[in-house]
Parts: sequence; structure tokens; C-alpha cells
Amino acid sequence: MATPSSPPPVPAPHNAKTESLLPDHCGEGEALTTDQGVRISDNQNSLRAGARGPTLLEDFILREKITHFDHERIPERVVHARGEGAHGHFQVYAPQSELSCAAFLQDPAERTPVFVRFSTVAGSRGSADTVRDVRGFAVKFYTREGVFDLVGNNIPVFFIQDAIKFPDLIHAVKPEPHHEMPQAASAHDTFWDFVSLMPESTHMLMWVMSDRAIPRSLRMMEGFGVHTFRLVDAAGRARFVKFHWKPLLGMHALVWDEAQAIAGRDADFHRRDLWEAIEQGDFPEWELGVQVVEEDEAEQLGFDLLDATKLIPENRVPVRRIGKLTLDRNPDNFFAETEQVAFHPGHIVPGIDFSADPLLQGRLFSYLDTQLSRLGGPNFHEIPINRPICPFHNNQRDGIARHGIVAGRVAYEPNSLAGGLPREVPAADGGFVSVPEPLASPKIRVRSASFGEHFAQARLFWLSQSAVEQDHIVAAFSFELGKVETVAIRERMVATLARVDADLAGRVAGNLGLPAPSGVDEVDCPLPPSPELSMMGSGDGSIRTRKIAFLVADGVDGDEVAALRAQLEGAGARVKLIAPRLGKVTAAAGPALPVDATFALMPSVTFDAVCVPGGEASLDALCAEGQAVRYLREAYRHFKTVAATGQGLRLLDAAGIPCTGPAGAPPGVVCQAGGATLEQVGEDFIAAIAQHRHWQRAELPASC
Ligand code: HDE
Repeated sequence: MATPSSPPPVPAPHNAKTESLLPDHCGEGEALTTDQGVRISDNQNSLRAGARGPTLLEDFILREKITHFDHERIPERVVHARGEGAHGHFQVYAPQSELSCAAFLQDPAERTPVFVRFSTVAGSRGSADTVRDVRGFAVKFYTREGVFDLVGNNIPVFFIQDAIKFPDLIHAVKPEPHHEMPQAASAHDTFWDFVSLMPESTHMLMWVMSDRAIPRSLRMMEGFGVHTFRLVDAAGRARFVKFHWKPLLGMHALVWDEAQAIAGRDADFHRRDLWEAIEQGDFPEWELGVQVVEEDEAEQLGFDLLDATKLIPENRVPVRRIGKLTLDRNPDNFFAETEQVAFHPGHIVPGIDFSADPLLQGRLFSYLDTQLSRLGGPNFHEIPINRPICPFHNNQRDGIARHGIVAGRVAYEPNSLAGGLPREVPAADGGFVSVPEPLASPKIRVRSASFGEHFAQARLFWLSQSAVEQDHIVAAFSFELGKVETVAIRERMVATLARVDADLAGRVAGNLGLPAPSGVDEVDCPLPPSPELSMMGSGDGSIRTRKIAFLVADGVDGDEVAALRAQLEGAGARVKLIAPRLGKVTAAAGPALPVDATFALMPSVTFDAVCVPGGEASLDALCAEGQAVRYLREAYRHFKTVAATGQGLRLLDAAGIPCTGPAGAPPGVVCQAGGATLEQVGEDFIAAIAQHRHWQRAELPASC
């Protein structure tokens, strides 16, 4: 009887054989060999005709090494090329059988392994992490009933309604084809030309121009399935669902000036942050949320659930949190895992199904297709990171990079020669069955009239933002459109914004030197503002995993450093000592302290808060150091908490940051004054950092 196909695990007998053949002094994995296992005696010199003669074609070791090197690159993803991944697990809080029969949603004791890849959309593989862009949030669940991929973004809506417009959108946002500029940026003519002609993109533009598009950390952003999917119970009853990921650390963003500076100073900022958090045991966590809508109630929402440019406000349908995702292991090899992972919205399991969202329907084709050129053929499911953890058997055979060695003569169904195996599985035993959806319509190319309204939810988003967030949206539109050279495009876009909000359009127009649009009516938004659309006040109020820089030099008060550090780290923060030079700084008393980085190596933009502990000599050195003053001013300008204890106040003074005096300290400036104990200062510091940014702060005077 033929054995049904299933890729073999890593072949243990081969390893055993290799080991037994190794010389006594070589353990497994120690001998350098060719890809064929031949041990290499000289990895420094190619085979030559004499010490100074030409290299011989016969050198199979050289040729194999160079040939492999020549082919190390595979095509980068056409979108979402830059990304970073992590392993983890998902656990449901309580059985969800009422909603879905998916096996991974039933048992709270069951940990389903996951691999997650975050990404930016527009940039190349080597582009910077902190650019203004949508972030991909793709989760691969290795369930015992097959792989389920939730391939989402950190923004709940999308630019377009129909997949047929996706190549146009991406061609518009990518670097312009004649000169390949700008990299990883939407701030150029072709993008704004396209979107200003596509009113359906207006809602998404509001999100992309908000601080959602410049997250502080991948660990501090939401995720969304975007499209409407279906959950299906064991009896086959289906309900519409929107998927959400809610970060337990809350949502936080960079400020635009900071994001741009980080792109130059640490282009790997988000990647490093994710990697380090996992290495340090600060495992990122998100709760899986669902918004469930009965199919016969969908029409009452007032918009079409199949339209990916619309969301369901959370104050209309609350998000039920049903489980938790934890990322707890970094990949061993970036290429093998993060680069070769292949997500596909069409990877679903029984208990989950699609809706007829025309954007989703197009994606169901695209993701399988793109792997054929990116990963070389139809066998990418056999690459370890893509393999299901459950057995898989079918009659698909051969093709480039086939790994499984399938025994037997039968590769067809029905068969009698292999006992009829592998055979279909009835729905009652876990076989996948699509939700039967009655369809009786003409074959037409037409956009449903229910997709026709484009501005009400853009206005809902605008009206749900705090004043500071609105300021940032105005600034982002002004920046991006300011980079657009064609005035007619700017004007067209401002006219579109006038449909969303007259104040928004007027302010952007003013910054662009254009007249405020007239004769355009704001859309009527029937929905009440939804607080969940704002990022303000999100999170649990803790300072877990926040990064704090201590500015120190020789003579620093070591006791203050130790006490403050213990207090902050006790609250879950991470402290680094930043000094003019690497090595150690001597303390006024006690042992010397190891320095983590210099001002240049870890600039203030890579921290959440800055502290200047006391120590007379340390402050003499820091005040004489222009870099230390600039460091503090920059942190202040980016609305971060700054603190000083003892003589540390001198550096605040040198930086022109008001601290003591009749007006008191500005918000987020914590000074040890008026006889406050170190512990009290530490508590105030923690409370201020927990607020993340202090937007009420006035600008610093230009010079001081
Ligand atoms: Fe994608 N998208 N996309 N997309 N997408 C890809 O697939 C595509 C869309 C998303 O980390 C590609 O394997 C089309 C929406 C993520 O590997 C490609 C359309 C959403 C990732 C592709 C969309 C996404 C991709 C490129 C319109 C949010 C990265 C490489 C119909 C719900 C996955 C690849 C990873 C990647 C096509 C729209 C999310 C070309 C045709 C909407 C997170 O197949």
C-alpha cells in the first residue's frame, strides 16, 4: 500500500551517520564540509597552478561556495518587504464553541504555536523601520486542524475597495519609476495623485496621517484582520466577525520629528526593540478580540460590512476579548524563518470562513501566486517555517524543491491500489465545508451602491481624535502634500479633506499657502465619536518595558543611581547609563559603574525618558559637554519625561528647561526640590513616564 505523502522530519539517521564518520577530535557540527558532506581542509586558499598561478576550474570547493553565494538572494516581497518575526503561542480564555468550532478556540489549556511577522508596506528590505506607513501584522497559527493565517494590518481599514485597484495603489506609493525615489515614503506626487482621485481612500488616509502610522514599538500597536470574515459553529451557523489584536502595553507612537531622526540613527529601531524585549523576557502580548455581527443584522449597521474602507465602531459593537497571543522566542535564522514564511489569507481552518469582500476575494488569489516567484515554486509549504504541525496528505506531487519522499505508486483519487487513501473527511469529522451562500446574480463588473459613501467614517475618525492628535494629522497632511510638487494635486486633496472637516482642510490649506476650499460641504456623520479610535490614555498605566537613559560622568552619585535604578526597574522599566565615553564612570563613592553607551551610540530618540542623577563632578563634566545639553533638550522637545536629582538640576538649567522657580516645573519635568526624598522623586518620575508624552508643554526658547 502506498504511504500517503507527508514531508519527513529532519532525517535523524543521516546525523547519526555523519557523527559516526567524524574523526575522533570532531563532534557533530564541528567539521567544516561542502554541501555534500566532504570535509574541507583549507578554507583560506583556492586551488591554484602554483602559489602565484591561475585558479583551477577543478576547485569544486571554491565553485560550490561561490555559486551558493551568487544565489543567496530571493526576490523581496513586492509589498511588506521589510519585516521582522517572532515565535510564540496563542491561548483562548474560554471555549468559543458558541461562535466557532475551530479547534484552537476551544480549550483554554491548549497552547497553539504561532509565528508572527510585522512589516512596513512600501519600503524595500533595507529601508528604515520608523517611516510613516501601515504596519503589517501577520499571524500564522499552527493549529492541530491545519494552518490558519490572520494576515492583517495595524489599521482597521484599507485604501481601496476592490482588489483590481491594488497594483495601481502600490505602483503609486512605491518609489517613482523614473528615478526610484523616494524610498519607503508616501510623500510624493504619484501617491497623492492616485489617492486624491480615489475618494474611497479618504478614510484610510486619515489613519495613515495619524500617529498610528509611526508606532513607538511594534509591541504597542493594535492589529486588525481588516476584512469581514465568518465564524462558523459545529452546526454550520455562521456569523460575521472582525478580528482585532489589542496590545497589553497600550498604544503609543513616536513624534514625527523623532521618527525621522531614528530612521537615520537606528534604522532597525522596531526590529531591535522587538528582539531585545523577547531576549530580556519582556514578552509582548496581545489579546485577540472579535466583533460579532449576526448575518441578518448586518444591514442595520448603516454601511456595508463587505467594504474594507469601513470599520465597525467599538461603541456600536463592542470587542470581545477571547484569548491571548504571547511572543516569547526570537527566530534562529532570519532568512529561514522571517524571510521564507509565506502567509496567505486563504489559509483557514474549519470554523472560520470568508466573506464576499471584493478586496479579500482578490487576496485569496494573490498570496499563493506570489510565493511561486518569491519562493521558487509550489512546494513552499514544505519549508520548515510553513509546515503545518498536523499531518498532511494529498496527491500533489513533484515540482521544484520538493522535499517529501513519497513512497508507493498511487498519486490519484479515487484509487483502490492504496486502499482509497488519502480520502475525504466528512464535515462531522472535521472536514472543511464552505458556508453555503445563496448566489443568484448576473455576471457584471459593477461596484455595489452600498460602497458609495466615502467620508462619514473619515469624519468619525477625525472627530474621535484629541486636539493633539488632530494637530498631528494636520501636520502630517501638510508635510506629505508639501512634498508634492504638482499644485493641482495638493488642491484636489485639500478639496477632498473639506468633505471630511472644514477646519482640517482650512488648516492644511493654510500650511500649503492655498486658499481654504469653499463651496464644499462637510459630510454628515451620523455616528457618535468613538473613544477607541483615539490612542490617548491607552494602556494599563504601567511603565513596563519603557527605556530610561541616565546621563552620567565621572563623579556621579552612585547611591542615587542605584536607588533610582532599583525603583524604576522594580516598576518594569529598563535603565541604561549614558556617558561621554564607553567603559566605566567612577562614582563619588562606591564602585565604578559600567557605561552602556555614549550620547551618540544611544541618542535620546531611542529612549522614553531621561534622568540626570546628582554628583558635583559628574555635573561639571556634563554641563561642559554640549552633547549632554542637546540630549536633554531633544528629549524635552519630544515631550518626554525628564528628571533630575541632587546637582542634576544644573543640567536642566543649562538646557534651559525650567524646573524650580515661581512657575514650577512644566508637565513631565520632575526635579528633586523642596526637600523631596529620592523615593518621592522616583515615584513622581514613574507617574510622569506612565503618561508617555506631555503634550501640554510649551516649546523651549530657541536659545538659552
Ligand atoms: Fe497584502 N500582499 N495584499 N494586504 N499583505 C502581500 O504577499 C495583496 C492587503 C498584508 O509578513 C503579498 O507574501 C493584494 C490588505 C500583509 O509575509 C502579496 C491586496 C491587508 C502582508 C499581497 C492586498 C494586507 C501582505 C506580498 C489587495 C491587510 C505581509 C508578499 C487585494 C488586511 C505578509 C506576500 C508577510 C503581503 C497582495 C491587500 C496585509 C503580493 C493583491 C487589505 C501583512 O501577495
